[in-house]
Amino acid sequence: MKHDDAPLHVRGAARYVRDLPVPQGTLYAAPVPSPVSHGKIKMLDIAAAAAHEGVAAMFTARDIPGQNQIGSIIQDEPLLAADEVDYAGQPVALIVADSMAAARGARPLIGLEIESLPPVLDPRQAYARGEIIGVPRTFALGDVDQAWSRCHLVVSGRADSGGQEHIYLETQTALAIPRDDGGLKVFSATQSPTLVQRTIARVLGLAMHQVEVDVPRLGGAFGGKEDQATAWAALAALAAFRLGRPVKLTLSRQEDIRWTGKRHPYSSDYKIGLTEQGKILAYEVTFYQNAGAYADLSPAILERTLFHTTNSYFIPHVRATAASCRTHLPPFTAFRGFGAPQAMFVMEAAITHAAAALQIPAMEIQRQNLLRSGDEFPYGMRLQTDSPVRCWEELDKRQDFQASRARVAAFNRSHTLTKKGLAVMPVCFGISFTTTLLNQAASLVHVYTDGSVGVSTAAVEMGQGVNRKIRRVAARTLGIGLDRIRMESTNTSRVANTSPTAASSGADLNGHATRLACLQIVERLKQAIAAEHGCPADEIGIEQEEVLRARQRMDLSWEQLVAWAYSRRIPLSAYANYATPGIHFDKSKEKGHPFAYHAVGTALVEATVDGLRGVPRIDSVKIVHDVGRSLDPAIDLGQIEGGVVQGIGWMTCEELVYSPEGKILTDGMSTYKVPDIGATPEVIVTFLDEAPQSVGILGAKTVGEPPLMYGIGAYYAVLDALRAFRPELPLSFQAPLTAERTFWALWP
Ligand code: LUZ
Ligand code: MOS
Repeated sequence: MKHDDAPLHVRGAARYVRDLPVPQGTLYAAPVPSPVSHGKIKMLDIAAAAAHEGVAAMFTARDIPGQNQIGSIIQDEPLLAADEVDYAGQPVALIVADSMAAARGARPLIGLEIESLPPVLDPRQAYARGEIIGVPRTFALGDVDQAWSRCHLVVSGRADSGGQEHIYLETQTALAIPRDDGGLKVFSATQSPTLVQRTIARVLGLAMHQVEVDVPRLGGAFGGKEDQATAWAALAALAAFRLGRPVKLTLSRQEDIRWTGKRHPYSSDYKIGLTEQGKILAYEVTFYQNAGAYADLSPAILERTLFHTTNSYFIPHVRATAASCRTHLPPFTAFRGFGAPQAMFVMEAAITHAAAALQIPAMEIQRQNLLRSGDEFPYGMRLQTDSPVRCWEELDKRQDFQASRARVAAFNRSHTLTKKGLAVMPVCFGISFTTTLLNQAASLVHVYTDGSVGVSTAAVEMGQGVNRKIRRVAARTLGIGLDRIRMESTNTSRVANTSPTAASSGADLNGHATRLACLQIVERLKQAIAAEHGCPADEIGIEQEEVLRARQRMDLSWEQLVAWAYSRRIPLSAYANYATPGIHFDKSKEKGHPFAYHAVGTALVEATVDGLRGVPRIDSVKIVHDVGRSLDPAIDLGQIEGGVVQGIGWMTCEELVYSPEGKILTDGMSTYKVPDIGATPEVIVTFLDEAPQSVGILGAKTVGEPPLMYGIGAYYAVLDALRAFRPELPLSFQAPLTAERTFWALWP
């Protein structure tokens, strides 16, 4: 079992949007970025740049025929800045030339005068000034204010986590091709084909049916192309529409890091109250989300933060408040986990703090507060699985937490220059878009007369293996071999009104839709055979490419069946929609049942810190994860391993550094450190045995985002090692815990 595109990937033969052959006469577009993070545009003179050799045209906000507006949740973001700039890198103009080099070469000739205004970069400072996007929201359970007096211990503190750059392999890219009817066909490296279609239609003043968006595959996305592929596609479309020529726009890696949004940095205050034995009675937390300059997906991400306030724990009295704070940085955006990792980091900080105060291991607090089936979340839903406890116990059985602690303690007693640390990291992640309406998908299935099958869905293949999973669903439902099924590109003309491929839900939603479409075809075929043979349709089955009647072979193969059905004029195509049943959420009460189910697991993370150099190393991550009945164990394993390493990167080495003026300084792979293969720990994954059947597709549970949050354990394992060196180390929670920070913690 392997990834569908593996043979193409390893040979470098897979075509991404930037590899598509371009039509003759294609022009290249280069955005002109604002050099400052906040200011008023006083003068924009494009004459000299327009006269530069090779330049075909220049566009500014005035050239937009429709609305200069790309905001998806809140309409607050211009495609091209008109009067004011709100972050360094914001596009103020577009240069179109006959080569990328000519377009970029004309940039210095732009006359741009901006009156600089002081930027706000810190979310708490923005909050204090009332710069809040939407309204702050509060989720509550029980009565926190009453609960504190019953606690044996109450501690409070602050926990901050940094942003994270996606470093998708393929940078932001689009190719827009004018059609002969005045519309456009746009190839976009996006997770949200419909969002790109809708936004281009709005910007150009077209109807949506005049814009066709096609996505062959993405070279990674991780959320970075859920909302933020749109601007680049719209800019290419603007130029193609105005010039009547194909236009390609591709960001360089440095441009991409400088101009596009990342995971949100958060600054948070927590207060936790416990009994003497470590039972958590009350938890209060305030999240200040650094949203950047425009709303983008921040309100939805803020909401997911609130949903995951208490992670895998049941706490009877909770109050969580969150505010999205507007600053002068590129709008922060979706990134694997979508606000949940930031909440879980704070929850673990509070537990670690309380454990130190009670002088008991953090894992004792974690274990006795784990969620059980039937426990209520602050958002009103009750957990419908006992997997948190089962995963914890299975991992404990395999790794023996007590013995692991004893082994680490013995190591630490016998080593002065290196120390080890341990942390357990349970994860409980809600599956469904928190915006209920997005939980729908569709699938168009064609069976061709030779028995081969083409499937179009709303899912975008970005390396996560969703195509493989959907092919499995189609093959199983039709009763035929996997090799007969081909996934088509994601295209708004074949499957319309698509939700983004996001929220770990691509395989679930589109798999369900594909199953329903395949079932329609199977049902028609069964009815036709039954009519032909005068038997009930439910006696007929198709298995392993053979037609069965009452489980006996009928000597009719899939290929013969399809050819026969075609000759009888039985339709061999079907289209089906799927909408997740039973989910709802009432924002006026902040209560409901927002998730189809929860993805659950537990990790044990072990780290070693080199005390002389201050360098931390994550040695191993051992995981028990509930994938339900895995649709494809190889792909699930890859998702878990990749997620863990990405989470470790966020927590221990990836650090975004900005100048006081709000310009990013870590704008290349030389200064922004992502974990490489050498930094990758041993990752041992066990799928929870006899995992209960889930409402996910064919009993599988989704696996895209949740494993990233195991990486949070890396922070606490390194912290544990630091405290083995210096038990008196004051507890502070500031991620990432980079080599520099561990060094200064040991050598203050
Ligand atoms: N995107 C989104 C997401 O629009 N809504 C969500 O709830 C979500 N969750 C995770 C990742 N992307
Ligand atoms: Mo996402 S963070 O695009 O599921």
